Order: sequence, then structure tokens, then C-alpha cells
Amino acid sequence: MAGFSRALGAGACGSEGKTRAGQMTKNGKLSEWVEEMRQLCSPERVHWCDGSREEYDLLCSEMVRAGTFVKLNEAKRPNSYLCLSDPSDVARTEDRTFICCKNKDDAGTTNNWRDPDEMKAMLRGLFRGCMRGRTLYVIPFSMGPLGSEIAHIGVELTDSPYVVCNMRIMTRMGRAVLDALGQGEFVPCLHSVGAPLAPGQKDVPWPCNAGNKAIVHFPEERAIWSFGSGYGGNALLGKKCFALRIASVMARDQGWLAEHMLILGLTPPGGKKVYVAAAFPSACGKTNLAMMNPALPGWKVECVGDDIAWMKFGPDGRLYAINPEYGFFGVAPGTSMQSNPNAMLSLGANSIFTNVAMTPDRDVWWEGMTEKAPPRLTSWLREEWSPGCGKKAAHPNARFTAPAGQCPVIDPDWENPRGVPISAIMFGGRRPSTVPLVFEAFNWRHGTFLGSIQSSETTAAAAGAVGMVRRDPMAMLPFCGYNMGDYFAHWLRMGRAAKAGHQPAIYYVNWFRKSAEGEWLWPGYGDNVRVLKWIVGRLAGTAGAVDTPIGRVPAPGALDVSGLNIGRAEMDELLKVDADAWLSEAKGIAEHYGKIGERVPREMHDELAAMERRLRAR
Ligand code: SAT
Ligand code: MN
Repeated sequence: MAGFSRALGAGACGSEGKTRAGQMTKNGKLSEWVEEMRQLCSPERVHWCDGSREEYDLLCSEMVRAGTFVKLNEAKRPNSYLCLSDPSDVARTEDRTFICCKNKDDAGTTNNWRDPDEMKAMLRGLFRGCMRGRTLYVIPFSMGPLGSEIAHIGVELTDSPYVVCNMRIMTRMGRAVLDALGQGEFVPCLHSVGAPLAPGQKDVPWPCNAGNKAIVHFPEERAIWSFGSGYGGNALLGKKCFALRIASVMARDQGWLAEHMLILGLTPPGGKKVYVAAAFPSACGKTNLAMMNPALPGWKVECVGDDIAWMKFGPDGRLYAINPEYGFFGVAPGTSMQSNPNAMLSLGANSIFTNVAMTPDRDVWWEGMTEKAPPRLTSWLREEWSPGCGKKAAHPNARFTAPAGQCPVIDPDWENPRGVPISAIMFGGRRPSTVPLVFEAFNWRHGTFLGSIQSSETTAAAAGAVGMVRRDPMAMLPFCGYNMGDYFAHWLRMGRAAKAGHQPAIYYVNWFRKSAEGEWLWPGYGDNVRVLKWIVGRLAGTAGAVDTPIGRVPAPGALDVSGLNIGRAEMDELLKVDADAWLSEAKGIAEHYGKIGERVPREMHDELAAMERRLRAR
């Protein structure tokens, strides 16, 4: 990166052996911390990112020279790059992710806990000299629109230019953030790929340290230390580490919600727009739902965010949400002009593609992007690839990083610092059986119960087996920075904090139910608007529902299936509540609560018992 520092060092943004912090920030805590970390990590130089296009372009061209990036075909995909990671570094590593608070019970049984002092000592060992031969980049970033009361600022120190470029797409970053920070508080986020370079040692395209990954959170100190991985949520620390794990703790302490939710605006034909937030686990279709093209004529969906929602009750008693992010870090495989045209249009330019395949004319391809695969490709493993060769061309967790502002259906209020008012919250996951297409919670407390029992088949977004059903409460299992039982209690508290009549209604959805023959019962994608339409009807008091032991399902005929080839029998199957299946589900829920432990609120056990009673009374 010598060329980079030479080119920018003369400018105002400051690249040199010693931190030129004084020029960049008057924030004493920040400059002290950067200096302390510089001494610990021993980078060759420090660069304070200003967030400019010039800086981004320079970093990209340096990475092209280093073999980290391939510049894609400018005519087809302007200002875009392909990046292929080391095959050992392709997803979040949940077993190497730690929550280090003083008291083990405060992390709870669903998190990996370590004593903070012991972990810090171990990390200091790992980070000592870990940036030798590399540049330490200082990335000031804002999660949320600058100046929003719901937003928060972080500063990531990293030795990965790939991280810098992704952070520029995923967050508001650079000089303007430092100006907004002033003397204020920030979340310190330290990141290293953990691969120091000896003098004269040639770098590899994707440096990492597969044997020593550690993604560590100190919730009490509100700090993040991440070592050894350059991929996604392990390395772009504003996302899962800050905006979910650390922010969930801030939200608990300060009385708001940091959730793994998309936010969309839904406008009925000639009607009033409502905003909905929805929590699904990683790689379960949040991006597809957030920017769908509705299959029903006249309906409009607009996207505020596709992954994370920060929500606070406003002075009017309503729940307001912002998307703390600035871009999409979406799963590429399966994304096509059929499944998600608005995502495809969002990534048409100014994007970074990680672990997808490349066509001979230097464009991107992945499984599901077109019906027929191109005859020849270079796979994510840098191998020649042709259809039928038996290997995947793109890694199943291959990602695109694209600016949210490029989404054709981005909501006009997506950067509104006050946020958008949320009328309904949806939980959901992939369940081939048992769970109906949609049902409504009786009230906030019951809705909290439904979130707490959320379950889904595992996906490629995390390392480990794919397709196993696991309980993933509020889709936060890998992202809640504290005891899951306390988190349920926080949800109950938040419901009580809402002004009467202003609690969002809560729904549970499952697009993935299959028939006995193993076929999808529901078309999904743009047809999911039919479920949203029923929800809007419920909010307006016009759509019918019938009570079942687990919640309210659409009354016969209340769900608009016009034009779909779904008969009465299929509809019954889709909405069926099988008492026996749910009674055995209840056993699984009791075990799930047992595993979380004694901090599961009484109310949740009561809800479970009440559900069982209703099921038995059937
Ligand atoms: O890699 S990320 O953690 O950012 C994506 C995800 O798992 O949802
Ligand atoms: Mn996610």
C-alpha cells in the first residue's frame, strides 16, 4: 500500500508513520486510543479515512494491483469489483464469537462467554505486532443518518483495505462523521486480519488467520476486538458486532430496540402507507421481502432497510425505526431479475462482489442469477468452471455490497433522522412443516412469546451444518449481546412503555411450508404481498381472522389468492394448526427455555402453558 500512502499522504487526510490525529480530530479519547492501538499493533503507517471517492478509488486500484480485487467490466458493471476470499474465511464464525461481560450469567447460555480481563490479555497477545508491514486505517462511521437522535458513532481501526471499501458502502463514513462526533462518545472497534508481513514478504490476495479467529465484544466497555477474519459480519464491525451485539446492550440500558429486522413501507392502492419491520434469520429472504415487486396490482413496497432496525418510542408514543446501515450486504446466490429485480438493479454499479463467479468478459454470475449457467466461468475458488462440473460456481454465502441509495424502490424517508413509524412487526423463519403461512399474536406479550420461540433451518450465512432446525429468538440468537432471558424481559418492558393503542401488532410468518410430497405450498417472493395485504387489513380492522390455539389465522377467504393456483385444500394446509405437532413443538419450546435458563421471564412460561392448554382443549 506504499503507493496509496504516498498518493494521499500529501493531502489533508494524513497518512504517515505516526498518527496525525491532531489534524483529524480534537477528540482526545479518540486520538489517545488510536495511538495506543498503533503502539500495540505496530502498523507501518496510519491512515485516517476521509471517506472521499478519491480515497476509495485509490484503495480499489491498490487492491487490484495486489490481486485482492478484479476490476469488473466497466461497460457492464461500472465502478465495481470482484473479490475472492481465502476458502477458510467465507462466513461468520459463531463458535469464535464471544461476549465478555464481568458476570457470566449476563451473557447467558446462548453466547460464548469469557472473562473480560482474561480475554483482553489474550487479545493483547494476538494483536501485538499483528499489523506489521500493513497500514492501519482509521474509519470513523455513523450507524444511522448523521445527526439522528437514534444514530450512534463508531470508529473502526483495521488493517484491511477491503474492510475500508466495504465500510464506505455499508456506513456513512469519513470526515463528516468526525465533525459530527466532536468530543462525543464513540464505540471503539479494533479489527485485524491477523497476518503481519515480514520485511520483503509478499502479501496474499486475502490475508487472514484461520486458526486464531476471535470476534470479541465487551458490552460493559462497549468495545469490539475482532481478529483473524476479513469476512462480512466478522470484519465489517458496524454491522452485527456494533449495530446488533453492542447496540442491543445499549438499547437494553437506554430503553430502545436494536433488532435484526428489515424495514419496509407498504402502500395499498389509493391507501395510506404503513411501515412494517420483520425479523428473519440470516439468508432467509429479508432482502427479498424488503424490496419486493408486489404481485398484486396497485400495491407498492418501498425499502428502508434489509437487515437491521434501531427503534425508539417517539414523543407521540409510536415506535420509530431507522436503518443504521447505508448499503446492502446481501446473499448473491438465488438473487435474479425474477426473484429480486430491485436488488439486481441496486448492484448494477458501484458495488463489491465477494466469492461470486466471474464470466469471461469480467462480469459476475452466481447460482440462480440466470436460468441457464454460462458455458464457462471462473469459480469463486479461482478454478475453471462449466455447468455440470459438480461444484458450485459461487460460494453459497457469496455476497454483494451495494449502496442502498441505488435501490430503485428505496423509501423517500429512508434517511429521515426521526425514523419511520412502525405499525406491525413480523417474525419468521424457514419451517417446512408445523408453522402456518401467517398468524397474528393476541397482544404484545403473546407476540413477544412468538418471537421468543422463533425457529428456522440453518443457512450458509454461518459456518456449520445447513438445514438443521434451530430456535432463533427474534432472529437474534447469534446477535444478542446479553442474556436472552433478559432480552425477552426487555421486550415485555418496551411493550409496557408504548402509549396505549400504539403498540405495533405482531405477526408470525412462514413462506417455506411444504406439502407431504415435499413441494412448496406458497409461491413466496412478490406474492408475499398477499400476506402483507391481510396484515394491513387487520390493522385497519377490515380483514377477518379466526382464533386458533397459537394465534389468529386469516379467516376463510380473507387472504387474497386471486390469480394464484391455490385451492381451498392447499389454503387449509397452508394455514393448518396441527394440535399434535404443536404439542410436540411445545416440548421443544420448554427445552429451549430450559437451555436459556432461569432468566426467561415468568410471562413467557405462562404464555407457553396457556398455549398448551388451548391446544389440549381443542
Ligand atoms: O456476514 S454478515 O453477518 O454480515 C451477514 C449475515 O450473516 O446476516
Ligand atoms: Mn443479517
